[in-house]
This record gives sequence, structure tokens and C-alpha cells, in this order.
Amino acid sequence: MGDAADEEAGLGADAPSGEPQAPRGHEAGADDIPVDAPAAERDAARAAQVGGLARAALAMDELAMTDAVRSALRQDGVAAAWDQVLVPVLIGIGRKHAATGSYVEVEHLLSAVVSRCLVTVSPPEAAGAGRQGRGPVLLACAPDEQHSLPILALAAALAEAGTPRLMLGARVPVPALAAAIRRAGAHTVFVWSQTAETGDASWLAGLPAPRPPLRVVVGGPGWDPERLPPGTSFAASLSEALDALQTP
Ligand code: B12
Repeated sequence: MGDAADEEAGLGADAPSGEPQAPRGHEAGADDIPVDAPAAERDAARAAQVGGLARAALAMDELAMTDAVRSALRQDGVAAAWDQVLVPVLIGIGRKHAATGSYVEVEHLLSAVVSRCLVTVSPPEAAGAGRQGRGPVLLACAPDEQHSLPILALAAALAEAGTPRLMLGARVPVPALAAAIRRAGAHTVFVWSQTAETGDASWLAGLPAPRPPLRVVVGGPGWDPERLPPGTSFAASLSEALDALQTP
């Protein structure tokens, strides 16, 4: 991030991607979030949004956090707010935690605020009747996967686009996902894995095979895209996932 943007956003310098931020002087684990936000470099307004949310999160100021998340979602729409405001702050707080072992409470509060805002910004009725007869898109986390924010963002973005979806949430057991596919007449399923522990893809091949065939799309750093069953596609971003899930 450039100096001006740093100044405005009150954020720390970037850590290289994937590397923890080194503790600084007597302020080891100082109260800023290392944000790696290319969009923020280009756009001072975006930097202010990212910085505002990061500062509110570190101050555990729930009202300011809610305001920051809500206004990003309303002003920019779900996909842009997720990619350019929420993801940089979430990744930043993850780095902060990795570097210090602290800030778990900030992760929890930020997750709670982001979840609530995503759920309320695009309620299920926003999707309307959608594609009659095609059934919904199912969204689920892999078994034992607790990181559900990305599928909440996807659910909100699909609702915003008028696409019917069913959000099954965190830690969905394989038999429950299979039953949901049959019961809901789903045509497409998206499964999120955040960490390698939940990224075993072998079970995906055993999902029900309705007619027309079920489309299976996965996303998240937990999967190895080279080791997916044939016919399963990998989405690397929210917008790639939206494209894959909305293709007729
Ligand atoms: C919020 C959070 C939590 C919350 C989750 C709440 C919730 N309801 O989701 C809570 C506090 C519960 C939690 C728990 C844990 N967490 Co956690 N968590 C996070 C945090 C900060 C954000 C997670 C997230 O939403 N990521 C999604 C986006 C923001 O990040 P990303 O996946 O890296 O994004 C990239 C791509 O995936 C893509 N992308 C972004 N968004 C989207 C959306 C879609 C649809 C697609 C397709 C792609 C895409 O673009 C990005 C750039 O390439 C991350 C930090 C991080 N970097 O992710 C840690 C992190 C994932 N957690 C971590 C850990 C260790 C844990 C725990 C094991 C901690 C513990 N000891 O209990 C547990 C795991 C429990 C479990 N079994 O699942 C580690 C994982 C390390 C690893 N690689 O294995 C991380 C990386 C933090 C860290 N640096 O240490 N966590």
C-alpha cells in the first residue's frame, strides 16, 4: 500500500502473501491489520473502507463494524464488497493471528458481523421464483469445515442476481448433502473447503447422479484442483463461482 493510502486507512505495511507479519518493536502485534489489497492501492475511497473496517474490528466496535460492512454491501453490491473490502480484512486478520497467536476474539466478532450482514443483505426471497423447474443451487461446506463466510457471500450474491439457492452452511456431512440434492431437486452444488484437512475430494464422485447430470463446483484453498474427480470444476474467486453456478 502506498504511504498516502496507509495514512488515510491507518493500516500497517503489507506482509508478502502467505508470510506472517513480523512483530514490530515494543508494539509486537501492534494494533493494525496487515492488509494486502491491490484494489485499495488504486482507490483511496476503497482504502478508507478497508481501513475503517479493520480499525473497527481491532477496536471490537460492533456498531462501527456493522456500519462499515453494510455500507460496503449496499454501495458496491455483494461481489465487489466481498472481494475488495471483506476479503482483504479477513486475510489481514488471519495473518495477524498467524503472526501473534492472538486476535481470535476479533476473528470471531468479525465473522459474526459479516455473517449477519450477508444474511440480511439478500434474504432468500430476493431470489424470487427464478428458473422455474430447475431446482436451486446448493451451497455447502465440506464435512468438518467451519469456515462458511465464502458460501454466505456466494448465497447473498446469488440472491442479488435472482438465482434460487439453498445455503446448507458449515460442516455438512456427505449423506446430508446427498439427501439435500435429491430432496431439493438441485441441478448444481458448490462445496467450500478452507483448509487441507477438509479438502479430501474423493467423496465428491459419489454424489447422486440425477438427470440432467448434477454440476459440481468447488472452491477454497483446501482443495487441490489437480486432484478433483472428473467433471468437478474449481472456482478460484467469487465471480468465477457465480459464473459457473449461473451458467444454464
Ligand atoms: C474467519 C476465520 C475463522 C472463523 C470462521 C467463521 C465462519 N463462520 O466462517 C473461525 C473463528 C470459526 C475460524 C476457525 C478456525 N480457523 Co480460521 N480463519 C478465518 C479467516 C480470518 C477468514 C476465513 C475466510 O472466510 N476465508 C475466505 C477468504 C477471506 O480467504 P481465502 O480463502 O484465503 O481467499 C482466497 C481464495 O479462496 C479466493 N476467494 C476469496 N473469497 C472467495 C469466495 C469464493 C466463493 C471463491 C470460490 C473463492 C474465494 O480469493 C482469495 C485470494 O486468493 C482465515 C484467514 C484466511 N486467510 O482465510 C482464518 C484461517 C483460515 N483459519 C485458520 C485456522 C487454523 C482455524 C482453526 C483451525 C483455528 C482453531 N485452532 O480452532 C479453526 C478451524 C475450524 C475448522 N475445522 O474449520 C487458518 C488456516 C491455516 C491453514 N491453512 O490450515 C487461517 C488461514 C488463519 C491463519 N492464518 O492461521 N476461522
